[in-house]
Amino acid sequence: MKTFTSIKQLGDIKQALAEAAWVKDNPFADQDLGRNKTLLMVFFNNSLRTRLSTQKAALNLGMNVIVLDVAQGAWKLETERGVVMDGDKSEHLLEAIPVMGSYCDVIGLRSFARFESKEDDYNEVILNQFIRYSGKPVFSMEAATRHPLQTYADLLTIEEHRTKERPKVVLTWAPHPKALPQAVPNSFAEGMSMTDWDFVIANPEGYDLAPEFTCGARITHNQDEALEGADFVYAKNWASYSSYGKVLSQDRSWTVTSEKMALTDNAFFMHCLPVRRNMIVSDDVIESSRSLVIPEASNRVVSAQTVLKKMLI
Ligand code: AN0
Ligand code: CP
Repeated sequence: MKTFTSIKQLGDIKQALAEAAWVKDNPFADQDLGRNKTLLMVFFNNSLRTRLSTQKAALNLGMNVIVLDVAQGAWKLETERGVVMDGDKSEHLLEAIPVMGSYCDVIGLRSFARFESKEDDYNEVILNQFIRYSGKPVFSMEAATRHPLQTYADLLTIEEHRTKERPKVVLTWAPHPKALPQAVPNSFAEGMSMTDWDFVIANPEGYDLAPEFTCGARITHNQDEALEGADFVYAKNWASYSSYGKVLSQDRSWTVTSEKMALTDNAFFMHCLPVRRNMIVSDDVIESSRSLVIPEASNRVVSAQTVLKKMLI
């Protein structure tokens, strides 16, 4: 696999989940695969889980790992072509990318939506330049529109905990003080469309995700109705897509509380983390025995290792 930017690239999801389960059971079976290969992880944005889990995955495969935090210590990068570089940016991405590519065998890139231009974000201009100019396989560690390693871990977590053939999974918007990207919910919706599980998206008006990601899923603006009979509640905030990047609501009646969870069929609670307690989810729900946030985060090693393995073969 030369790129990994969308969960859809995994093809048959049942098979992909079985492969991940095998990697989870046999974490050191492929230690020779990455020998003398170097992973470069490039971060334009903060990270805890992605940074640590992807590094751990690479180490399990015998790779060497180098990390660049672009905002900390690197030259400030210009990303637009044709700009007269007389400002504060010392280097252009068009030189930086092939230089980075020359130091490694695989590149992982984190480059969030910048909310300056919907078109640039949804055309993945930064990710696509890395793919085009690095000369190396590139995978997304959350780009502007998707977070496929998160989705892969999320689907694996549901697969491990489901007790029904077709569990009801609800993706619900929840309030947050800042404008967050649509990458996690877009990608989750895309992943859910690859399963035959029952999937509903609940969000306030003005927060509908782009149809290319929701893939015909049921969408409701009534959270209580969506939660009824749910087996999994996947909470996430995102900024508006139609009023691009705007925070239109901080309605705390959308916070996932124990009263909300009481509407479900004793559902599991999921969130990709980092999460703001008592905005997105109440303390008691995230601390409850039905909360999967820690196993979900630990499955990030598995998803990263399964994908990295495909990129090394
Ligand atoms: C990011 C987001 O919502 O995309 C990363 C989540 C994995 N979250 C924040 O910036 C808080
Ligand atoms: N879930 C996730 O990607 O977390 P980080 O932003 O900490 O990497």
